[in-house]
Amino acid sequence: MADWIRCKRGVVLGSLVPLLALTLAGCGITGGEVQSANELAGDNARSIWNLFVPIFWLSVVIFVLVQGALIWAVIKFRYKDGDPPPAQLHGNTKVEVAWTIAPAIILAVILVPTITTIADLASEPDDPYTIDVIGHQWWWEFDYEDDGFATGNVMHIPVDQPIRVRMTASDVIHSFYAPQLFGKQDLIPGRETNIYFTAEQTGEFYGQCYEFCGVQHANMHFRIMVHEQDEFDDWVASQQAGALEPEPDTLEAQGKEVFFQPGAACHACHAIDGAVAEDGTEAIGQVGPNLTNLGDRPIIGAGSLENTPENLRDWIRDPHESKPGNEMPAFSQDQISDEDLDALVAYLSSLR
Ligand code: HEC
Ligand SMILES: [Cu+2]
Repeated sequence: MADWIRCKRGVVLGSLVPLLALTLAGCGITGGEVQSANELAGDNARSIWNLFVPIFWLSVVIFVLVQGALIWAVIKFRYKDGDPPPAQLHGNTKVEVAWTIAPAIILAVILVPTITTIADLASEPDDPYTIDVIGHQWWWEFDYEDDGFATGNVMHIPVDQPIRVRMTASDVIHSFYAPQLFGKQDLIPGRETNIYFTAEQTGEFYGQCYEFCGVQHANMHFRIMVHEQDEFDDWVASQQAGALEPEPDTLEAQGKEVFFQPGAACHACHAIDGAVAEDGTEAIGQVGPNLTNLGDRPIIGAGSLENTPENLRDWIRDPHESKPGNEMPAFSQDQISDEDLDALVAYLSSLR
């Protein structure tokens, strides 16, 4: 074998191995099995899977037949020393009609279940529970309008109850996708789009933005917590009751004052339902996520960090350390002292 061929093969194999490793590592980084479209937990995802599997196997059969015929032809009719040039032919009506009609039939066969599934997924189920989802650079707003409260990045829903996710975006196009529960759908500024799905089991499900939306697109995760109906009702009641008010003269109570103080002014951008400062200022900011139940959320910064007191501290000091370019400003020692920060973190962690 010529040296250059051997060398080229080495280069190809040498670059394939790291590429494969990178691809597999990518599966792990984004959540691996927890964001797998074949670990089904919702009817919407199941419909898509039931469409995908037969089309996949049909494609495998066609691939094997076509490639088999190709390889057979290449070997059988390969050039041998002394062969005369092959007969040059062009245009065989029968063959051309056959290989036009065969794929057309295959596509028509695939089209029927595809259109049925699309229509099925787009039709509104009876009596859905509606949650408004607004995509922001780079976090998710979840408005439970019928029940009168809002939250961010972590959505709670009841099991076995049809859900309508009614979506729009405030800035650029985003895409909402939790592979175990439903297929992806764009969120478009100035337009309404919908996803209908029913979660089939309780648990915690991962999702993220699937439409490139700026530098922190990859840190635009969300979680969906699926509860039994009575557990969900309790959660709704606790959200409607507003934020937990800290006991007077505690670290949490001090933290609540810090939240409103001029150096921090967190309330300018964040809402905490029911939280009122001593001077009567309310926390009704709309720029960032609603923090009413922050202590209950497993993640902060739309999944940039786990929600722990240390991470909350780091986040408030400099949100750009873990999520460069996001819209929340950093807070220096001059604005919030270390002591005040501890109190603020204690307050935020206590919110449920
Ligand atoms: C200028 C507006 C603005 C101010 C002021 C601001 N934030 Fe934020 N905050 C944001 C935005 C926007 C996000 C979402 C960032 C992202 O994830 O991309 C955010 C995210 C957060 C989060 C994470 C929430 C979650 O669910 O992921 C916390 C916690 C938070 N801010 C706390 C604070 C505190 C405490 C203060 C006051 C010291 C504060 N913020 C001041 C805009 C602001
Ligand atoms: Cu996005």
